[in-house]
Amino acid sequence: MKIVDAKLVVTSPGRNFVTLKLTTDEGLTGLGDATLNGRELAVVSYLDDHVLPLLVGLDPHRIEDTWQYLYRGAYWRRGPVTMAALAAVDVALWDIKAKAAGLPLYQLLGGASRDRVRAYGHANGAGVPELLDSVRARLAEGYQAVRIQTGVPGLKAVYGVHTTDEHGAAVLHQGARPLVEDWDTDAYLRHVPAVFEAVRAEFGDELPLLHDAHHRLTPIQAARLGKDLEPYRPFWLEDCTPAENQDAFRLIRHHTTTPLAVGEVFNSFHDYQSLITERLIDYARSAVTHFGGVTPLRKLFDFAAQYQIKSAMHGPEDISPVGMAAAVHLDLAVHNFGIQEYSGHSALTEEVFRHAYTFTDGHLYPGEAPGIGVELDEELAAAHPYAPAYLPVNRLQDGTVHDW
Ligand code: KDG
Ligand code: MG
Repeated sequence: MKIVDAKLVVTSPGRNFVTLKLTTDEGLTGLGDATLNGRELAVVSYLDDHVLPLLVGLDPHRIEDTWQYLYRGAYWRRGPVTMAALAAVDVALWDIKAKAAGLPLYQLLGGASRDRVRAYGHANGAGVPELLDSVRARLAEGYQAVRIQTGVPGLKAVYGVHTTDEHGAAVLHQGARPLVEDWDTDAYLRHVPAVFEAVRAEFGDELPLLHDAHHRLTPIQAARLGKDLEPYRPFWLEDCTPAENQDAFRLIRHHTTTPLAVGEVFNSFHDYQSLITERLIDYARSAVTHFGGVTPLRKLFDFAAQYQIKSAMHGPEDISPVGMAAAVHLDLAVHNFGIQEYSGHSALTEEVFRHAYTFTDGHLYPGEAPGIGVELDEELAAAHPYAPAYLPVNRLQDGTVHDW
């Protein structure tokens, strides 16, 4: 079999997605997600200008070799743009291979290690009462694990809680300029334990509760928060400190038994190395889409398994249904699955990307369609062209730029 066509579909059915479509001489097609939130067009250029011309003529069955060829062959390695581009190629090749075999992808990854994939949803509120309503709404949708985020008294906007317009609709960006949010770490650290206390008082001890600190704390602040949350037994504390510095986790780990999750902005094994070998984290958060694909992420999870560290793939709305489908197949197959983040997608996105995976009673199922089980409606996609959009930027109250 040979690849005869490689093209990108960039679409914005409510938010931007970049999808690679490969076609073979046998008429099989494969899809891969290359969406990098706020930097979508950089990945488009990387693929269009430097990768797609190399793919035409290759045997799509040679997944490992193609991955190594694109990774080592470029000389310049790693980084989010490169690895999102590689991920799209890798997943599209797996999609083709599984379709050629007439099997759902998870069967090629060793088959199912479990019957279903537990997912967690997001509960957000400007204040505690709204958050409690939001938790109730997630439970009504079937979720059995919930991430809780609230506004912080005195701050206008906080990660996880959207700024809204006069009609109450979420404002995600202002055209080509990111929104600016404000931040005060002391106010946040005072507030979060009270939030956990209120949620536990309302929903009891059993519901798994997660929280994302979104890279905003120093190691000693993260250690303090981990300790303060211990009485409420969080499922995890996520991205508590910027993780470029893996050493920081030694200090945090030394002070708290709150489980730690990290890795959604990582893009290679090397970002994790000492976090895993020194058992400094409990959950590895990378998504297929940002880590170079199923091929390297499977290797990472298998390595992490030797240290009792579990998978917990990033699954926000900016992972397209193509990336989410690949994730659910991998979730089902790896032995050390922990949990999958899942926010769902807008109704329009679900029309553009029709998928075999389903969500029922808080769990995801990949479905039995051959491949990853996603079909792209290219005509509908074309009706919703790319629109510039960015994640917010964070500033302290004196104006200093802070991590978002
Ligand atoms: O593109 C970045 C977002 O997906 C990120 O801010 C979401 O932190 C996030 C999460 O845990 O889903
Ligand atoms: Mg996160």
